Amino acid sequence: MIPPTHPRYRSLLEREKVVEGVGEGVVAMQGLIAHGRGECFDYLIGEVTAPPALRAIEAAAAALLLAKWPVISVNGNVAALTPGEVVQLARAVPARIEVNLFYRSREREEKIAHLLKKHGAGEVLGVGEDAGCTIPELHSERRRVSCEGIYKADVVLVPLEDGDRTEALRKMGKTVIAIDLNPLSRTAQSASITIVDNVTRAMPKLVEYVNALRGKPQLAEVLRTYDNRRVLADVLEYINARLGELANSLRGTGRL
Ligand code: PTJ
Repeated sequence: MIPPTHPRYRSLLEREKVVEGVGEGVVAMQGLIAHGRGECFDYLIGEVTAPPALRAIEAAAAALLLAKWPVISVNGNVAALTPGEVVQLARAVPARIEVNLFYRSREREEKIAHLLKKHGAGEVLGVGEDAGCTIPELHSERRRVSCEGIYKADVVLVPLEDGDRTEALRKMGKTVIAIDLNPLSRTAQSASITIVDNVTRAMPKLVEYVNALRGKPQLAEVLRTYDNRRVLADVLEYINARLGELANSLRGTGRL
């Protein structure tokens, strides 16, 4: 039991959720390593949603709202960390939900779908035979997708991803929205819109933005003026400036 007064309460709670997810057969063992890498980048960012990430969230909300066939892809870590927000977002857009795993097993697919349904999801695509279509030029298990889901989608949200699929989906002409704490990852670099933030902060904000922007005339303009390379550069500068301030404060020449 982690005391709520612990200075790292939120982070430790999230870690517990991922560990429990492994125990329940929802999260892959490798998901623990991925989570640890994420924690490290979150430390550098300062565990907040940085201003460039908010710009990406706004653009992501606009892309989802303007999409003809939006799909939210869910893996083990996302199911363990933000199952409720996945369902809320799917309802708010509205978008389809699809389970898509790197370390695919029928058992994990079913467990993740079950967990999402427990949180109120209706249909969950990508389980078993439903993943009958193939993403070209992709060799991992992620290539198997639902013909009515990711395969057909024009906009795909891939919270917490590994690189290859984002590139393959882009080659298929899709708009890919990634949520990844590592601004240098291949996913972050190749997505159409990269939200460099923790999924646990980004997902509720995305729901908020979708609800606030729905039907607004500026949606197309938000997307048209969005520049992902610039946003990624701004994230790196944000981290750089923060580290500079921390270094200065250690030298006693600045303030934290
Ligand atoms: O459930 P599966 O079988 O689909 O497997 C999922 C994992 C995450 C194990 C798989 O996709 C994988 O190996 O991913 P990678 O290549 O380790 O990439 C994960 C990325 O997510 C890394 O860049 C991490 O920094 C980032 N990340 C980890 N935790 C979070 C995160 N980004 C946002 N929020 C997090 N909480």
